[in-house]
Amino acid sequence: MFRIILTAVVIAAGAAALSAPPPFAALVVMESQELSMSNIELVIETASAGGGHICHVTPAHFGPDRKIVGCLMIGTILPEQEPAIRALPFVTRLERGPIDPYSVQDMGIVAVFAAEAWNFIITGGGEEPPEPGIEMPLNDALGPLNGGLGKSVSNSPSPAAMTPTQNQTSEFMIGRVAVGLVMPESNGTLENWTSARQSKVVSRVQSGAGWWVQQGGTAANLTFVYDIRYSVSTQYEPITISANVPVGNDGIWIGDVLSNMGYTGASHYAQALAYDNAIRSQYGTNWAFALFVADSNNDADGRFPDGATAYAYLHGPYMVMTYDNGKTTANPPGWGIDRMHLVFAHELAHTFGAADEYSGAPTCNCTNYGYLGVYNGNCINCLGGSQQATCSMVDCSQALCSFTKGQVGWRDSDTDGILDPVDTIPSVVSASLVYGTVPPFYGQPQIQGSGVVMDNPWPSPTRTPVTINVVRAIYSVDNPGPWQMAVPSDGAFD
Ligand SMILES: [Ca+2]
Ligand SMILES: [Ca+2]
Ligand SMILES: [Ca+2]
Ligand SMILES: [Zn+2]
Repeated sequence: MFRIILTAVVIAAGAAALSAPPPFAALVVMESQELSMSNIELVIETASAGGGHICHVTPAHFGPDRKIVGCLMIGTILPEQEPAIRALPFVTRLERGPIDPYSVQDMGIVAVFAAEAWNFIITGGGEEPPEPGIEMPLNDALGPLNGGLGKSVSNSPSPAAMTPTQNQTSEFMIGRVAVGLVMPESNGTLENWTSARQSKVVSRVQSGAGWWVQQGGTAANLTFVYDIRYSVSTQYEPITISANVPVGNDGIWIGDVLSNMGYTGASHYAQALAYDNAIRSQYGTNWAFALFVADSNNDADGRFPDGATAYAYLHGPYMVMTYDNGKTTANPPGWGIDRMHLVFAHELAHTFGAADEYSGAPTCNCTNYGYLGVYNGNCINCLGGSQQATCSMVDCSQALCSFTKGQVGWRDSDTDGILDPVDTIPSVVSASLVYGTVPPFYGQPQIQGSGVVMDNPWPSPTRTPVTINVVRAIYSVDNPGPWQMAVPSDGAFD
């Protein structure tokens, strides 16, 4: 008979990196036929360990099996960390200023897009404020999908939901996010993409996502990984097909596009989920969603026939935008490609569960939204005499009200710097709660006990509970010494 006492601590997914000031912005280029996600992971971790942070990861692929042959990464890297990054396998360049985009073209056009996004961001692109008076996208928050996709509302934790299930693709905006950026090319000639315009889309999307990375800071610790599918062929001309009248009508072309990408399912929702899960698995992210951008360059108003320009399903599995986001020259005027980052940032909030706050929006309701079930208190109908705060959910401003932050999971109830959805405590059989007495875990909640260690999700009042934390370190009380990496009995922390 013997006794094992373990102390386990959760390393919160949102508590790893320090943010660095913009002067330390850097582009890291990796290139090799042997490149794998673990090589890319090493760059992300090395940057974080030195107080920097990788915001955007754009792998470049080659061939029908989409083998990774290169990667461009945008983030902040502190000068003292530069030698360590440069010394990592397959890192070929670390740049601090604009580069010749065609210097990376041997990795393919996606690498060129990523280089142009870097040039765009480093030269201050994406700073345009919303023009006053542009109408918000009509009825742009759909869902959440229930029932058929297993995305049913549930209050009871189930062991199967301890880590994200196939149906949980964007529950809260913390950690790593895979973005499936799909730009379908019609067989017809009404609309034809050019590389230059596709590149603009990539720049604007990375700019909009980068704004969220900045807003979330160390606590949300966001990194976006882009699976860029340019010119996927479809027999339809997406911009000519009514988007949401009736709801799901976009499945005509989205289903066709996903089939042509090899993702099958009973509905286009199931196909989108299959794609989301494939890229989440391939890139090792916590979450994933698809963004379909319909070319609208030759369209009169840059809108689908039902007037839609941009919309997203609450908590996924996808969002849709037109290239123009409504033509700026149409009546009423739209946002245009030059303000796509503002609209994308707004839609991204919906993807992670946040509701609208402008008059007439179906989700501008005085009820609770998001994983944490946060009241929609900045909706124009729910102010209760207060003044409406500036917020992306009001008019695509680059600002966030506290309600929207809470709805995407950014609430820190005990103000310890760890956001609620990742402020979780693992449990073991016969466990008791203690507080750390050895560095580096002084005062941190820990569990002592014996048996199986597993994390307990932060309870959600509206969604199936889920955690993205993993137990990484244990400390033996019977045999005090340095913290040891925990060894999972079943082979993996999941
Ligand atoms: Ca075409
Ligand atoms: Ca139109
Ligand atoms: Ca906390
Ligand atoms: Zn909206």
